[in-house]
Amino acid sequence: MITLHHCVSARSFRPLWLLEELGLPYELRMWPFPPRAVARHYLEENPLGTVPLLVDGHVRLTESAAICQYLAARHSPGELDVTVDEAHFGAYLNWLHMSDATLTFPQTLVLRYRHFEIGERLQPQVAEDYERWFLARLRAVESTLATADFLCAMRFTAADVAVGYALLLAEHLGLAEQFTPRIQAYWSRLQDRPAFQRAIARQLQAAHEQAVPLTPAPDIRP
Ligand SMILES: N[C@@H](CCC(=O)N[C@@H](CS)C(=O)NCC(=O)O)C(=O)O
Repeated sequence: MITLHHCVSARSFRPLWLLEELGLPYELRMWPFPPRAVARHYLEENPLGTVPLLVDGHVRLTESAAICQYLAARHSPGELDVTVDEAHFGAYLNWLHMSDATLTFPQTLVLRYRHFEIGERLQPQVAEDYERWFLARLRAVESTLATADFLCAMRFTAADVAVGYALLLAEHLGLAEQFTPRIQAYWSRLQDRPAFQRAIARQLQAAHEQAVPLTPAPDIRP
């Protein structure tokens, strides 16, 4: 049985959504956010203190995009995965890596320096700069969607899940109002997916059952 360690609407939402797309059985272990500070025994599970942590037998993964690649390759080759012999394999890997390194990373600076820090440690200029950085990097998504409904391989793949989380985070940060109509339409298509909606419902139900606060991690304020 796969176990996914998760905080509501944190990056661990990527593997949660993909598990729902795949229809695999899994255990969802919820943690209050940030576990490093408010549930220190989580460090025994993952010394980094971050979510996600996916445990699959002896395999332990802590990078959300890598988990998407791992699950899709193992459980959905040629469907949610793009295989090495497909023309879009390179594009697929590029989107997976871009999803966190280029699209989520600048938003975490916005989150931290606009919302999480206190008093003098708030850095409005940093937040503004990285908001602009994020919106500029979305141009890659914009130009790809000019000729396709999804990012690569002419179908919905794990890359859409990984990039879709960056759009979810933008929604929480109030940046979605600046999406272009094309990105907004793509984001609506992703949210309409039954697996996306099941993932949202499942995390709230699991948080409720495990007595973990339901507030999404990006909405928590000190
Ligand atoms: N690159 C990693 C980042 C993991 C990460 O930083 N997760 C955040 C939640 S979105 C976290 O656990 N933060 C808590 C902390 O840093 O203590 C990934 O994509 O999974």
